[in-house]
Amino acid sequence: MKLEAVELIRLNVPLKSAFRTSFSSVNLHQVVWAHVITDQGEGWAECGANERPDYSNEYHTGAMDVLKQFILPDLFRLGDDLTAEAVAPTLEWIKQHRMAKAVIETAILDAQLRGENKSLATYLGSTKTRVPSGVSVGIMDSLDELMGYVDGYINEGYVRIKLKIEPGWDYEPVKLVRETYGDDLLLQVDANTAYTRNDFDLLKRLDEFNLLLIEQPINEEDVLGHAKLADYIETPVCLDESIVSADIARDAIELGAAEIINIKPARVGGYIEAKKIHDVSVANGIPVWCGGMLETGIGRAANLALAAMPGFTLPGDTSASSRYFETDLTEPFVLKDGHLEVPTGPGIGIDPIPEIIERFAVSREWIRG
Ligand code: NPG
Repeated sequence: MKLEAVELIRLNVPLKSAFRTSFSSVNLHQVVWAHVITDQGEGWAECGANERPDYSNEYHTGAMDVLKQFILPDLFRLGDDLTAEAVAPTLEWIKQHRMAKAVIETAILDAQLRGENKSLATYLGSTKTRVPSGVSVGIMDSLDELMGYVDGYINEGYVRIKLKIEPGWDYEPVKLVRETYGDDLLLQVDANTAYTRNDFDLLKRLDEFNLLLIEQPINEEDVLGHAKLADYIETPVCLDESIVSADIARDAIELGAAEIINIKPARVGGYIEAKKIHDVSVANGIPVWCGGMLETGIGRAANLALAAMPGFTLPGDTSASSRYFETDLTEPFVLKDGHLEVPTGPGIGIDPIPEIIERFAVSREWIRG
């Protein structure tokens, strides 16, 4: 396969409601897509980088810059030797920049699989035809507002609720949701690194609510701190931001810091590395689930293929299109009986709708080899 041209598209997609985490509040899903043209056909992928370096060190302009200056020239230079599997080894010399690497590897993988008439789910060895959907509920201005959203999502059929927490918005909202819906509700929390090693007693108070897990409570670089916390509290500690590769996952598991892992392909450099994290987790008896970054249908389709792998035993942040957007950029993903169907078509199994790209695109730029 040969890479002929790449289109980088910046999109501003309105969210139905603001999404607030311990690191930001957004009304728009501002996102970069890669659209690749190869001699075997085209491919699409969504970049995980936020507009600002608030979730990870990557951000749009930076991701586009490293793509244009270093990543794409190297991939054009591969000529006919381009395969999705060759992308990571070719780019290994470039330190980090995993979200930028992931978007191009995924778009190339999409083109490759479309050419082979094979779905991403089949490529990954996925076994399920549908996956259970959880929903991530942002930090709200009041408990009433929170309960309005939680109630709505439960009525729609979401099988698991994740509450975003931060100091000052933790014990009370979790208590209220647990007491309102009882012990059968699958409930977990996500701190996005908002706590410190000094907060262990505060986090221990959450033990009384029988949570599925607490996600990334402290700094992503403090893996040892997570191991100490995992010893101290009953709630299983799940890592997100800390797990940027299969090697780090292996080490965090051995250290006792990762009792559960949230896998986001964008964060780890793509679906091939994500599969390795799945495999190392399964080999060690560690459950995994698929995270989300408010993806449009293009990113969601690929995540569903991953979430259908056998080790994904917990519901993911793979919600329906309607949880985020009035208008998605693909055919919308619809919740059926608390599940989303895994696409079966070639590649990621779904196409963007050109008129909707036009509506939300703020810039489109072609780079040719
Ligand atoms: O349903 O896609 C979703 C959102 C899930 O909470 C969610 N994502 O920290 O995991 C996270 C958070 C996030 C959103 C992270 C945007 C990065 C960007």
